Amino acid sequence: MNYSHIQKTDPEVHAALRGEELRQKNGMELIASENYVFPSVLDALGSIFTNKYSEGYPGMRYYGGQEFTDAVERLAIARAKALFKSDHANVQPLSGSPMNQAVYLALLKPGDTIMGMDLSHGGHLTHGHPVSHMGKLFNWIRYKTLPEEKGRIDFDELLKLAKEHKPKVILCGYTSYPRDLDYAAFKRVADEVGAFTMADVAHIGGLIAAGVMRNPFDYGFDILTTTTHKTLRGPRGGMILTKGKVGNPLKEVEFSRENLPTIIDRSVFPGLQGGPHMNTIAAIAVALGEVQKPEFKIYAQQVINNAKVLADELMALGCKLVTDGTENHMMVVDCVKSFNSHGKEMQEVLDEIQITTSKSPIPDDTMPPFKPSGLRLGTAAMTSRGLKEEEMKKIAHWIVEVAKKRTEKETLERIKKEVNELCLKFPVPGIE
Ligand code: DSN
Repeated sequence: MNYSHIQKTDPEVHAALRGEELRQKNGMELIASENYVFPSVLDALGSIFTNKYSEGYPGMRYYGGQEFTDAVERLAIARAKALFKSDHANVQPLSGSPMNQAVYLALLKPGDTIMGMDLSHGGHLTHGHPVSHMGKLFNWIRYKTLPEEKGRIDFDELLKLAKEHKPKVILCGYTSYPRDLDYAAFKRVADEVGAFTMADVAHIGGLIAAGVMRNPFDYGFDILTTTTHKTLRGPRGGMILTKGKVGNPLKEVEFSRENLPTIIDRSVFPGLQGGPHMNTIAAIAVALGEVQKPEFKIYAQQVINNAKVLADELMALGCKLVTDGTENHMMVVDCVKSFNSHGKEMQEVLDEIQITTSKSPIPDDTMPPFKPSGLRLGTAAMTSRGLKEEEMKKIAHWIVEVAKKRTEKETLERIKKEVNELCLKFPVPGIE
């Protein structure tokens, strides 16, 4: 890539950029939440929209000079609405955490009850982890999966808990759960107790937009949140999509389901954030334009096909996977049962051969948080580089061989060379 200005002004940062470029080209990216953005996203991120302050919403900004910021934000909103079949989209959340915070702060008062997935069963840090401010501000009740039933969510227990605790919001969505969700079942429980339904589909936003996974809005959900940088291949950002009547975010409205679009807009700005990052919003518009093309559906289906082959091959080689398979882009290997190891050790040994992964807890993990039992793998990024089923089988064999021979330096060096050779055959989008 061309960093000509940085090269002249800042050799240290330039060296780091070149190093990262090489790392990305040579290495195998299997972190389930990462991806390679569309090259046009890099153009938009480095554009002159970075210079602009735009507090407010299109047609309703505080500062002048907004004809072009309005144009890109309107495009991003229209594309998001069409892709996710929502009535409204807010594309200003700076990333996943403020995105979810804006929803909680819109719907709940301090001390109110919300239900979310147990964190070791796949729920996310922003779903009220005790170390987070949101975890302290609200009363979080947890539901779990049934590991012995391929990770099916325990809806009997969920209903029992909902009746007992009367949550205002039932949240579904995950950071490390390899299954699709039964949104109709969540909605039935929410209706029984009069709760709002919220789906955080950050990991699978691109797969839903492409129509290869279920869309919560088809089952009557109220709110969908998604980051834009995972399966959507956009910049680091977030979106909140809602059903309801679109109103004027400058005016206070009555608290009702119908007014959710306005309530959410007001919660994002001025409630939580100041000026939106307009270069990011331009990049979201560009990414969603790519997602609307027929090629993206083919990509999204390949992400799922690749994950299935990788998971099946790992299981055929004797690995124990949480949920015993996958229906999305990710899987979690139980490293204790599979390799008599743990997620941290496996992450580190795979780092040595330039396969990048992330450790992860498994349901009701007995190992400590920084040394959890699991290792999470995802196929979104390498599918963006063009890898298919054949390469997935190779990756499974490398992982298992590395795990079994993790103390053999020569084996690690040989496999690292093989990994590098394969990666160089599949250029990184935007830096070939
Ligand atoms: N860090 C992302 C993940 O790995 O799931 C989400 O925060």
